[in-house]
Amino acid sequence: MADLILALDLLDPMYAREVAESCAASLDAIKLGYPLILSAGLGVVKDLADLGLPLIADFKVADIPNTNGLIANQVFSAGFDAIICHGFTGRDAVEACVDAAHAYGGECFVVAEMSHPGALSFFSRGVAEQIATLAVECRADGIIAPATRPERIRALRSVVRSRKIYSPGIGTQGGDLRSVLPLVEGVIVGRTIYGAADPAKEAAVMAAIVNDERSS
Ligand code: O7E
Repeated sequence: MADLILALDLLDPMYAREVAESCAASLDAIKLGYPLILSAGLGVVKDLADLGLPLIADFKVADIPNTNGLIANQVFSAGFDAIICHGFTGRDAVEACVDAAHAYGGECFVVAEMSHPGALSFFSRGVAEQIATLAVECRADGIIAPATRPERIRALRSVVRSRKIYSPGIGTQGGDLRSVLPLVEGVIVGRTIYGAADPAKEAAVMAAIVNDERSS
């Protein structure tokens, strides 16, 4: 049962709103990160809230515990429902994000392994498993694992068990939606949807595949 999560990495707030609105019926959540927030400001969170979809803050928070806590509090005060942090910073730093998330009734996801080729320089086998273990121990709600490497999702599933796995890297980065869906609780898709000639149509096509998988 995977969610379809739109990565709204657009710079023009008006166009971002248009794309989000036109795709909303096909989506389960929207992920906002530096590209849109830096260009549009944090107010964009409130602007998108009326779509009625959970909003995930992708700042990949990676600082000392005090700073992480300050960032996480700002994120949830702004109206986000979930936050994504890095795990390589260690237990205390991850706990600061998880604690803040849970204090607001929100969720925290920890990046265990990234999807791009260069990620293999540091997120080698073993390291990602250690980060995923830490995420579980810190009571994080889930991890981020690469749609570009389904075998790594399977390996990390054995660590996180029933916790959620959200997976970016579908489409433009090479990950295959149908292969990844049975392995995860959410797929994060950006350019394949918002870069399509008709984003709403593309989102609907993907949502139909997600729904097929849900009912199979
Ligand atoms: O390749 P796209 O356009 O489908 O976009 C993928 C989105 O997922 C984009 O926002 C990117 O920043 C993010 N992402 C990855 O692509 N790979 C990762 O390993 C991690 C993320 C990410 O979102 O991390 C937190 C969830």
